[in-house]
Amino acid sequence: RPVVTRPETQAIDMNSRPNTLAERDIVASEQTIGFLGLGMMGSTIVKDLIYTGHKVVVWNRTIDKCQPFAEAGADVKDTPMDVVEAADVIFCCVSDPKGAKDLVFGNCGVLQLKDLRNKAYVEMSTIDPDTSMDIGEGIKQCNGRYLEAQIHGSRQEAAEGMLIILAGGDRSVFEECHSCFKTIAKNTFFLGTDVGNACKVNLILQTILGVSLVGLAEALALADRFSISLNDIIDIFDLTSMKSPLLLAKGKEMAKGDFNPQQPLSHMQRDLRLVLNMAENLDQSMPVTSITNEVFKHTKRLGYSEHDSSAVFVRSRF
Ligand code: NA7
Repeated sequence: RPVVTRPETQAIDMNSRPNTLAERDIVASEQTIGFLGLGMMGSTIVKDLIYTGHKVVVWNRTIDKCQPFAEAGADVKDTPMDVVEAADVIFCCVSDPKGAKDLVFGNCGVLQLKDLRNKAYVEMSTIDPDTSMDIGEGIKQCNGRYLEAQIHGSRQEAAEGMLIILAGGDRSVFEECHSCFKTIAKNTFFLGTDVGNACKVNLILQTILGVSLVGLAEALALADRFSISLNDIIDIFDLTSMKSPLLLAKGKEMAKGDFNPQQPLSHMQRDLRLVLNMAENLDQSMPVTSITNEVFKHTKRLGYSEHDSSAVFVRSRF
């Protein structure tokens, strides 16, 4: 089994700005924005919200990650509950459904506040529809308003302010988030008031991505076995009607063995797992997605959880 080194965690550059911001003409909302979760996505988003003039209150489980934001003017709180108390609209952006639920239902979580009148909660963590409905129900029972706003895109697209927001739930919250969404996304879709729809759309898009990556990895691995230059394959692929910016970029990463995490492999596998659970409940057959999930799971076991999803190529070469 190869020794796998973890990818370096890149420190957030508080001074970098997406070029897109200048032309978007953003007038910051006067509401106080709460933000739970300062991972790679959350940090990038909060940095830009501060830059576009939003008043921000933050919390992160690992407190050290809050320091640069405190220096940039954000108010740092000790618990999610404290953030909710201080903010009007609260965004959450953590790793998975379990983390998202912990922050709402757990000790010192959002619902500990009991009365969420005049508060809006926006879930950005990638979650399944059932988790979103549970969270939405919990928030509503405390008189709060809920919006799921799934973010589609890589860390690079977040850094460029080029995410796509897929939202569903309370329309008034969606409208109140206008200046925040305009800061971080190139497109924003409201997919209806039914909570869960936006999660479904996001996971369906992730299915296309996961299956495509495994197909690309296997094809390149076969080329490698024939000692055909991967760069040649990619150059030719670029001339075909099959090309897409993403597959070209991922193919180049596979050829170089550069798996700098734009979309971590563990997140990709989480998404496939959520897709298969959804399909299971519907008796929907997804054989290719099932195998794709197994391929990502195995690559995780080989030590590539924190690398980019394109590291699935390593497994295909065995
Ligand atoms: P990262 O960079 O892996 O960051 C994950 C964040 O989630 C980070 O702030 C974690 O806190 C936090 N986290 C994870 N589990 C928990 C629990 N149980 N409780 C509290 N906080 C938690 O991921 P990204 O920023 O790239 O992605 C975040 C989401 O955006 C993800 O759903 C993507 O699909 C979209 P930590 O710093 O480790 O203490």
